Amino acid sequence: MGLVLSQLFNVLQNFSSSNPSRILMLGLDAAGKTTALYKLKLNETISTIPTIGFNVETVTPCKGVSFTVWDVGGQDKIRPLWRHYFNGTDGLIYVVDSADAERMAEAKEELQSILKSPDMDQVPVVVMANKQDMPNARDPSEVMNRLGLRNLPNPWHVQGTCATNGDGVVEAVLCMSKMVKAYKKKQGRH
Ligand code: G3D
Ligand code: MG
Repeated sequence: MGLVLSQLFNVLQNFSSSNPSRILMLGLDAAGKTTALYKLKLNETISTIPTIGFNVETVTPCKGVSFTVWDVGGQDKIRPLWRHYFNGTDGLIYVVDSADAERMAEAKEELQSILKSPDMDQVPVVVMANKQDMPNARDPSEVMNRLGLRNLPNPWHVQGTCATNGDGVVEAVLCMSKMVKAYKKKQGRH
């Protein structure tokens, strides 16, 4: 954890404070999003907005980047509300429970549905293949296959993580920051 925090500062500096990045962190419930977020939040409070039909957690660990988080899956009625948050997204961190073989297909469907939004066109995706500590966890390359990442039109990367002890979380965010930089540069927004 000490290592995570000391590395994290450098990683967050990789996001530009003059041109802040909006990162969405999505995944099925219980994938490990909130746990991963706690590894990133430093001393900031996570704000939750339960009134609009789904819980949205937002954390801004420093000037250059914000993370906005909610659970996806099985909520078709509130799906139209997501659009509001998709707008202006610079990167998607998609968290998957690698040990939940039963819901891997649902995780795939949700990811594909999210990326169909015009707001997500070309937005870089980092998949956290989380819970790698679990004995039945699928390894990152199998998670990659199960989610059909090779068929995505977006740039993507898969990172094995253990959100409870922080393994891989900093690496995932570092990778995200690099991909966001490339994405913004391509758009002439750097
Ligand atoms: P969510 O925010 O995506 O819904 P949470 O998921 O962060 O709330 O995590 C759901 C449960 O999974 C939590 O357990 C949490 O501790 C556990 N978890 C998250 N990441 C990991 C991981 O990498 N490894 C293991 N073994 N467990 C993890 P509880 O028991 O609190 O519900
Ligand atoms: Mg949560």
